[in-house]
Amino acid sequence: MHSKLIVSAATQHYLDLEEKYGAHNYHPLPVVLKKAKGVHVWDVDDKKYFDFLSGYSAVNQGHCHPTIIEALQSQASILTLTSRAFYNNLLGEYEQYITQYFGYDKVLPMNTGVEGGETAIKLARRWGYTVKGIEENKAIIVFAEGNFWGRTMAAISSSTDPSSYKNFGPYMPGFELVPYNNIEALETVFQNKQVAAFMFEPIQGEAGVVVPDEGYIANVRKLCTKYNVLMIADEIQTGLARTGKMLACDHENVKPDILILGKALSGGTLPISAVLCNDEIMLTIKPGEHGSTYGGNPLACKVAMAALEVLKSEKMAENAEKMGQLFRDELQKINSQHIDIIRGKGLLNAIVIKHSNPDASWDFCLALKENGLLAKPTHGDKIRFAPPLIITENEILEAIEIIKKSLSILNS
Ligand code: PXG
Repeated sequence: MHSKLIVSAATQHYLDLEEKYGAHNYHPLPVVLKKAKGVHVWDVDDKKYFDFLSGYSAVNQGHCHPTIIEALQSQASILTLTSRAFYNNLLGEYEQYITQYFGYDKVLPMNTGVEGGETAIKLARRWGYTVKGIEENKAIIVFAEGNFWGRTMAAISSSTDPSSYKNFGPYMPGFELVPYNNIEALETVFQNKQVAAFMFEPIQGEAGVVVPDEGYIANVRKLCTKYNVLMIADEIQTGLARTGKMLACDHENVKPDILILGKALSGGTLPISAVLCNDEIMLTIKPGEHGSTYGGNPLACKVAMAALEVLKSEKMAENAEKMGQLFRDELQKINSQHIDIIRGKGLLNAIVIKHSNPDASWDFCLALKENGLLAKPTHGDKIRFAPPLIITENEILEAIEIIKKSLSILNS
């Protein structure tokens, strides 16, 4: 059992409500948040924290970014949803904006990240049958071990994490796995002409910020081109300036055939995802063959344009690159026997904790919380540090002091 923390009566009230009335599908840190601004969040007792999770990279632009909130509020009182049964006056403008922003012919708007992944797979299968000439119902999509792209039946069917897939079968057929960061294994599966696509994260987020060797992404691109296999980059967590470039694939100057975006596409305000690709792939799906009630709604279109705009106008990729470097350098200097590994790119970072107590990471995160910084362990010993990209040098140094101070809990 994780160690318990004494919490305030107000906090306990909200914990009890969720315990009693909500599904038990999460195990949050015992902190109840009520407001946020920029890199900070406040709990129900008015205690202020640095947010080093950023809604799993959904709030790259900082909480309640004024430009994004302005777009949300102004559009909310004009027109929010038309459904795709009718045109609306913002969808076309948004489609033009985002395709020009990323350099693709077309976009297919969805809502959650996992729907973006599902959409990419449907496009790849359809392209496999109608363009590549794969025999019907035989298409294979290849994934990397350790992948995470959500919780739908298809997403868990590609998962290698038992807590995602166990006792939820039967699973989606036509999926195969290769080890991540292993180009030889990829070339071996690509010998099969029924392979339509390889879908992967340029840095594996949920697996614990696993950064592949330099050259991996470029080699994936080369192999996909050589074997006529679609390269699908899931940039839902790595994209939108998080890793110090607009896309993580930009680090190796690579353009995927299908790009999936989500999370920060709304700056943490609405579920907005997008799948981008060129006509050869996108136009294989015809009217009535895919869609969603909320996908491409005018409110989302307005918000997504604002969210993308501020990433560029406020040079958030550049800041992520600089602040990420500073953060990792300062972490190195701490030189703790309990920090086994420090890894990451830009402001997507993680440490791996080394300790005889299996609850050490959880206890460390509780100590961080007490000292004013929120972070969450993943897969037991890994802790992700991913603050909003607007963080300043002084704030990074303040956070480092909190991390340093909190590490002392691991010595007791
Ligand atoms: N791809 C990647 C790389 C992700 O990290 C998704 C797809 C799915 O996005 P949606 O919007 O459908 O959750 C993710 C999600 C959670 C959880 O509680 C999800 C993520 C990270 C941490 C927790 O399900 N990432």
